[in-house]
Amino acid sequence: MRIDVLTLFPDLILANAQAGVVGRAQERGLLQVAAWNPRDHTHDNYRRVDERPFGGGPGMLMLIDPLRETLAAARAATSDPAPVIYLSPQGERLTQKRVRTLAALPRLILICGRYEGLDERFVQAEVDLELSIGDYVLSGGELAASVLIDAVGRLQEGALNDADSASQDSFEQGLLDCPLYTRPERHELGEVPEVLRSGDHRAIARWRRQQALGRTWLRRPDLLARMSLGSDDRVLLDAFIRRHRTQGS
Ligand code: 9WO
Repeated sequence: MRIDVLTLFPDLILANAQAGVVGRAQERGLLQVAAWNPRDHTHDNYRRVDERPFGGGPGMLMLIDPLRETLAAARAATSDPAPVIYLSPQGERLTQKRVRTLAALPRLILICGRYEGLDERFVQAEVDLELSIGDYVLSGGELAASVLIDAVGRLQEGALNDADSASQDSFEQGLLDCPLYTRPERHELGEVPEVLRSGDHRAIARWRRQQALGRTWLRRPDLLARMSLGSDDRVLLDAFIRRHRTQGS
């Protein structure tokens, strides 16, 4: 997959995409991230990319023409079609389901706003999808774009080693992750739950499933409400809830 990013801060995008699993995906040729700077597509002496909003008020907006020319240059880099995605607080919320859909495409074009945002005419004419990573305001779209690149990049076939296979991720099952433990077995801060040391793989799988269900029930009831639990899950969760109500743990 190829991801082209329009940004006034190319270094931010490229640095994030070089680390960890996503960096390795690029080294393996599974992912190409390229950044395009609208400042390189200006024609005035000041290389101006922003202007004051009509109607007044604080802040500046990004000019239409540098963005359009940058988008045309990015588009022309390959013949693959690509949706144009604008990262903004006004967008539809990004979910793991949407990440999976986007990860299957050959190419994406991401637009990072700065200042107060983009001229709405550019959004109307050129943007296919507006996405938000959460209900908070950043100083620009770059961190949000980096989040999307990371989530999509690690799903490229061959990016994850067996050890960090995506099928185990929280949300791939619609649930939060279970609690995790490593050495030492006994620590000043507590002991590793007995079942995880039992070697009984069925009991371990059952405990993990129950913890995932229980935690989702406690912390994200909204996620659970949108699932339909099978009878085994129902039994596990009911036992978790009963224990929670009697001993509060
Ligand atoms: C800046 C500003 C300045 C003065 C008065 C009002 C203002 N609003 C903004 C503003 O919201 N700027 C945004 C910065 C414009 C679009 C790019 N920026 C951005 C993207 N901030 N937060 C995001 C974002 C993207 C995706 N998911 C969550 C947040």
